[in-house]
Amino acid sequence: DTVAQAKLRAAYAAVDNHVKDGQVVGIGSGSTVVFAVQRLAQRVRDENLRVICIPTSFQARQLILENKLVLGDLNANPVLDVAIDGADEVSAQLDCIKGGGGCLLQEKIVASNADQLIIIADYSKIADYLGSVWKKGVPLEVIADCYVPIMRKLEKMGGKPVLRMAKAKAGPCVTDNGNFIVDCDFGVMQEPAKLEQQLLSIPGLVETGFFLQMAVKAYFGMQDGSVKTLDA
Ligand code: DER
Repeated sequence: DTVAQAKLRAAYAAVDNHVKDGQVVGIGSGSTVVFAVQRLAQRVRDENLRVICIPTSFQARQLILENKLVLGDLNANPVLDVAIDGADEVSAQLDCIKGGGGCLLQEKIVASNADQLIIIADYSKIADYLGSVWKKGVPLEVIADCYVPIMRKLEKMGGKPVLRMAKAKAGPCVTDNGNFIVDCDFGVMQEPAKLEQQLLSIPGLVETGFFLQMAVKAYFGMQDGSVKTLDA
């Protein structure tokens, strides 16, 4: 299978196994989730499902509307039954690095209010430890007005921070929440929980792309066309 086919298989398996009538469903961000939303829309039509979809980004909101799904929000629907989202890397302990698409803050808020977080990914995201496959650094959402002092602190912690620059716009990438993203390489991380606590203690560092012990299950589309799962 190609990577896209692998993403599709993981997305379809997760939607088919975890979405039921009457649920409030968190919709993640990135390219794998596009397949999940397509499958969800197909099931809503075929099975006449009533689901309310909560977005994790501007992109997710567009996907929900384009697929004619019912759009909700966290203040009207504060308890979600399930959230389905991609990941940049998934360790054998089902810890994740997310934020490659720059949407980690709302993704983490939605995931933390869902009874179950289900991760969908292709085989290229499977890792033994965080940092062993994903080499672009841990995405960190930071307040724009203090990204320089924050980057200095990250260097003192042994990280290699890089301000994420936009591709189709001059200057830094600006998140849906008006913040910057700093990608910080800490190498292979055997104890990400300790590192995350240190990071979250830095004022102005809004959120990290660590999703540690948050997912209950991950679905991986494999090269041979199979779907591998990893349970918490
Ligand atoms: O930015 C994110 O957290 C996305 O979920 C990302 O990690 C997964 O993106 P992909 O599905 O395009 O690989």
